[in-house]
Amino acid sequence: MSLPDIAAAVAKHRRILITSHTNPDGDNIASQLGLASILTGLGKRVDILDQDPVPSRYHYLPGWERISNDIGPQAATLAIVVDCASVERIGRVAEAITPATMEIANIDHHISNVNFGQYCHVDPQASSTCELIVRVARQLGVKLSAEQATILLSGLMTDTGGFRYSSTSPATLRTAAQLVESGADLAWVAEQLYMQQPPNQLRLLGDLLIDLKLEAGGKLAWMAVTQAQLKRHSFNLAESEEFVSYAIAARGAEVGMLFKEQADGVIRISFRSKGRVDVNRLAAQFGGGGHVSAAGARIKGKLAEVEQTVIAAVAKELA
Ligand SMILES: [Mn+2]
Repeated sequence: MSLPDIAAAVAKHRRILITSHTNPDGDNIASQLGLASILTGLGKRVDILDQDPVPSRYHYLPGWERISNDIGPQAATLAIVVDCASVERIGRVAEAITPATMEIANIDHHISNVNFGQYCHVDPQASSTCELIVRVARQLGVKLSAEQATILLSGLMTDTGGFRYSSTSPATLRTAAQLVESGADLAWVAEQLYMQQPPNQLRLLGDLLIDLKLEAGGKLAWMAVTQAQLKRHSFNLAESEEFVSYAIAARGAEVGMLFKEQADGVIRISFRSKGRVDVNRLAAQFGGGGHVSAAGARIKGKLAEVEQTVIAAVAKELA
């Protein structure tokens, strides 16, 4: 919890690189864009570099084109890593981080954060990294513009599932209220996130829902998306982040899971909980992690075999 340290790091450096985890989500994209905009306003030269491109569902965020995927040497002397439990999570961007010439700052809300970097502001109580960026702005004496507030509100909303998860604290709601007071357009953000889905995505979801499965007396609801289904619906897996919310929507389910068959032979697994089961702990059994209510893991293997192993282990935990 060291906000003054983050402010000191920003004061010390003029060329700053911002980065975050692979397979970007709403919070990491919004926290990078919000922070970049704030620091640019303070006269800093800021670049954003991520391994993976911004999914099109987040192209409504002003400035998303600022995020480069061109991994090469960087002139920055400070790298700010946001929304990452460890440096490993930034993937190939690590090649561009040179500890000899760069300091590292770490702003994150993952309970599994290993407190890397010279400067840390890690708060697992925070709903989202965007909630922390609002604190950083306050610490820096920055008054947020309407556009910055809209960007940051997006991260609060995506990481709390629209203020539904147990991670939504009074502080989260106060922060959201402040962002709306600063000019953030909540209804517009909600429309972009939840009411602008491509029809092929909705049809693919239909395929997944037909095969929804229940285990452990209904406490576990799960679905899988295969490469064949993705091809049939011309759908990019990077866009699929929220399908898992339909598994946890099942009555009686305490854990919802989605298995995603990637083209590279890795199965990505998303976990969601209604808050009574710690899915961070479940995901950790498979080398993953995240939060109490939302977590992920990745396992190399065949879909049917990974499903069998993981479902058996989770069902046993829930029994
Ligand atoms: Mn986050």
